[in-house]
Amino acid sequence: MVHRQEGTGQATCPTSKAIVAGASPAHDQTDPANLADHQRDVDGDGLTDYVLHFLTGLTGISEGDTEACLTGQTFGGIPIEGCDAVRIVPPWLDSDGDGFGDAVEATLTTDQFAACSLDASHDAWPADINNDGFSDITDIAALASRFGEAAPMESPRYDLKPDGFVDISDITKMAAFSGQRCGGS
Ligand SMILES: [Ca+2]
Ligand SMILES: [Ca+2]
Ligand SMILES: [Ca+2]
Ligand SMILES: [Ca+2]
Repeated sequence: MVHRQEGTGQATCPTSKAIVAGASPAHDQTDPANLADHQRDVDGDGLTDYVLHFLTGLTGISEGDTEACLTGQTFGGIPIEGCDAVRIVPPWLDSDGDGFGDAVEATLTTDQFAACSLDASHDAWPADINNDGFSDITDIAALASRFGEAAPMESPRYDLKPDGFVDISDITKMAAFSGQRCGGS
């Protein structure tokens, strides 16, 4: 969900607290370091957006729900509230069969409908960080270079097993595909 104020070019609704359907954000927004990490232009309209992450399992949103609401409060104490349509993706659905569910790929910002990259800039297969069509030691090394970091905002795909951190569970997940070519061969 995105809150924005026209004309400023800056994220405008940094909140001291926010709740979606009963869940608090996954990252502490009162930490200025985190705050800076959650401002980017999500929809490419030239205006910086304020991004919040919520762990789906804690939101209470369930299959069949079509709307979710966010309530919160800015650091200035102004209450905010908004509702928007949501589309619930079943956790088992993996449209391109690349071993990563659609919902996970949405989080990682990889292409949910492509197992193989069209070119080096096409993030298609989460296990193939450099988009060369193979999952190998190069990709594991790239992932390992971000070990211990909070999930990088500029590259959400490093948090392969999304939990907010790049750690051994992400490397283990990638290692399961090591030596494979995209598309499952
Ligand atoms: Ca997939
Ligand atoms: Ca994919
Ligand atoms: Ca690769
Ligand atoms: Ca992780």
